[in-house]
Amino acid sequence: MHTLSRSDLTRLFASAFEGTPDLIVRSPGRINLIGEHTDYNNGFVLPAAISQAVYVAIRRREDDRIHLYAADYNERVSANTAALTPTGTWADYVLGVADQFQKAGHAVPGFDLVMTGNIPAGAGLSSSAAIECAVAFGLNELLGGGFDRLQLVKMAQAAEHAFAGVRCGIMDMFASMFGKKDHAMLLDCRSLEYRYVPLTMEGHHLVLFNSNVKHSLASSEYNVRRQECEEGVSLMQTEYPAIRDMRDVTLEMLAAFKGRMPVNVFKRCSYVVNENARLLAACDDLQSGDLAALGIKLNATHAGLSQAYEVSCPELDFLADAALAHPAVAGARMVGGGFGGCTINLVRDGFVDEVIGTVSDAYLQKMDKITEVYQVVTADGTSLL
Ligand code: GAF
Repeated sequence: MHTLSRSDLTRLFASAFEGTPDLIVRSPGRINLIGEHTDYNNGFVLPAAISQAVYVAIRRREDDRIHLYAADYNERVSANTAALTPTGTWADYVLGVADQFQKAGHAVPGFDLVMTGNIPAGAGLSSSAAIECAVAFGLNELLGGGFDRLQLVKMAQAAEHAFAGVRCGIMDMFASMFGKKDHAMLLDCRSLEYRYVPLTMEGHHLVLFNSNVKHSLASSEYNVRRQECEEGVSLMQTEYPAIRDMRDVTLEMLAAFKGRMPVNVFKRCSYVVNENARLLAACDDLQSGDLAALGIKLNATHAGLSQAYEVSCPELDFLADAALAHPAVAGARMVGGGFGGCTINLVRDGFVDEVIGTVSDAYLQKMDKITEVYQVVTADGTSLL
């Protein structure tokens, strides 16, 4: 995986705008070991920042124009700081963040910005959150905004809600901003307390297979899932007023509501209740080095996401099954929001190449599609380059 340097970005900026940028920011993508669709339910997640990252080079302007250049698409978008509105393009991840600075009371000046990176788009590895975090971090430096990382995370999340229209949780931005090499982070999405968990993989590697599909349902169904979970919690609160979020629901409480809530709402709730418990147990597996037990939990997560939460797709199911057919794969599941993107696989050392070959061949032969493969290398969070 090609890592970009300061001089790469400086050169790119000069060719797009002439002159030099004031600053360059790198912000990573993320994987999530376990704890999917739990963040907006105020539960737990276990993500890690990865070496694939977004890079932005920014220069302040003296007027109120914003000029953006996405090098990877060779596309330019211009806007005016006085009229920031969603465009329905990649530019929203930048403009949405500028809008949040304005909402926080900062007069955002015009700026020129070049963006590039190596996080595959639509792969479930949070390329959009990485852009938002890079821009938030960069503007904060440029304007002397004085926001801390957590405030920047919240601004990035709010930008996604307001400009991209996805009511996402906080995991992706948090992982990008707070990542730590060789560690995952156990984040409590309610209190926002977190601790780093060493990712000692005890003779295993994490491998990602990109399905290379992104079904159009992704954003709309994501918001529907969130709404279904909210409906489930509201219903259960009528009988159990102490419930604040899904994590306060026990399996017994949920069972009492079977047949008393819409079938889909019940299925979504049962997945989330189980997933929170699975994640907490998975942390023990990681700590004790029991990766076989961790793998079993990853498989259960995939089954839940596919059957109860219904956010998988034939391509992801196929990739997970194809990997698990190999005895050296301890666990496999889809990662991220779903409806496409990657699977994450726990593969025993010494078998990585063989598993990659087997799964890639099967995907081509049975699904007539090519998978891209990434071996996970963890990384530190957002920083100046
Ligand atoms: C997407 C969202 F952006 C996250 O907040 C999270 O909900 C994830 O899907 C599913 O776990 O990446």
